[in-house]
Amino acid sequence: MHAWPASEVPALPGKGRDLRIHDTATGGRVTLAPGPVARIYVCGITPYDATHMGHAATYNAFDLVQRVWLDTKRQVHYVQNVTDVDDPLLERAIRDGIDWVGLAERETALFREDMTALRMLPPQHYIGAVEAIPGIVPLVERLRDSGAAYELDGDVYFSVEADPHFGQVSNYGTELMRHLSAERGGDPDRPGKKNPLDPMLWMAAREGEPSWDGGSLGPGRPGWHIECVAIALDHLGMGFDVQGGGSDLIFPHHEMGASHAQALTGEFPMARAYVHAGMVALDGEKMSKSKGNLVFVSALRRDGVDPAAIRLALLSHHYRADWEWTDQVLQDAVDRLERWRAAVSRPDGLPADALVEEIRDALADDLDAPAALAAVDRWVAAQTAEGGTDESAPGLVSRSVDALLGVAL
Ligand code: 5CA
Ligand code: ZN
Repeated sequence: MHAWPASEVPALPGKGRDLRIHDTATGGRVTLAPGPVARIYVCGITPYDATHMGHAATYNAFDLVQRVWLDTKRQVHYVQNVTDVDDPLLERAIRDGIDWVGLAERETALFREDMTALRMLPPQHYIGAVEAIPGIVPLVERLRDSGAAYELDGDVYFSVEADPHFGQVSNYGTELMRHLSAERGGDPDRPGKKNPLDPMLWMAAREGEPSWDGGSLGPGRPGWHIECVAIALDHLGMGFDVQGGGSDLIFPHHEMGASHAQALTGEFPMARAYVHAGMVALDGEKMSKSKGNLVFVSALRRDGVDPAAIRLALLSHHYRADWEWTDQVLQDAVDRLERWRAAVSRPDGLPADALVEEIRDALADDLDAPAALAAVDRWVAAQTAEGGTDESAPGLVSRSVDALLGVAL
């Protein structure tokens, strides 16, 4: 699949810091000091509805990871999927009486537009689940042949016992795992499973549902976790730097994915850091397609909201926090954007070299975007009140805010 066009990332003087980031698996911060090429996999959308602020906030977090790495003069190898066949997508298509392929294509196209407008850097590999199926089948066969997977009435399940490190991404207890598994696409109560938590790797073809050739597995479609793992291993290999997504993916998705990969390769860990963004809520509840309490990026754009203001609204919250989208959050961002633009539109200003370092320090410190915004606010306030004579300062601030925060002034 094609991704979306990259906005230019201005090169800044000097060099950024290595990123220290919170790792869900260890519960502490890890310093990521990859080689010349940093590797990141971020879970993509299930395209049955438009991009909402929750999605945008999560992708914003991982866009910052990329920007910090680029500022350390590394290349970034970024892979993202599109879950373009899955239960919720098929259910929505049936509900609305439309073709599921058309629905996925339409919503993926809109997502690309939203990402472009928000200046999110695109992945080098943007891969749909459907196009990944030929690579998924042999992995499931291998898991089955090695005893890490078993068949149940034609479906194939992964045995969580096959990975000695199972449980070490979420560190959740069995009861919570069971509860979340039922809530998030699993089937812990299905009779005949070896362990209630075992997730499906391959679902045998169902009447009225799309299916693909599964070789010795028979016709069917892949499970959700193996889809992401197949794509990640194919394009990044084991031991990549960051596995990313929202905190609702910690379990079962990232737990199971890591176990699939570890059982397949015998290597540990799949990723050096498991990084999770907090949940954005609306009216007191997590914004979600299933609940329908959504604010869409595309709707705000249609209403004439500057995407840079949307981006500033996202950046004003720490990526790990759960937070509430309100009109005030957006209004504050619109006002801030106006102040910043006025400050950099002057022909000269207060020296900004120290500001660049402050933004770098803030982002390297577990992506502390609110601290970075506060640093820019201080420079803007002083610049507005006093001004200065440094002719390069306004340009340097514009370029830094663009390169490190993805905000075009
Ligand atoms: N296709 C799968 C991942 S393989 C999926 O979870 N798709 S999604 O469309 O439901 O979500 C896409 C990304 O947005 C995920 O990382 C998810 O954790 C994140 N996300 C969903 N809702 C919210 C929310 N309310 N706040 C923050 N992030 C969210
Ligand atoms: Zn995923």
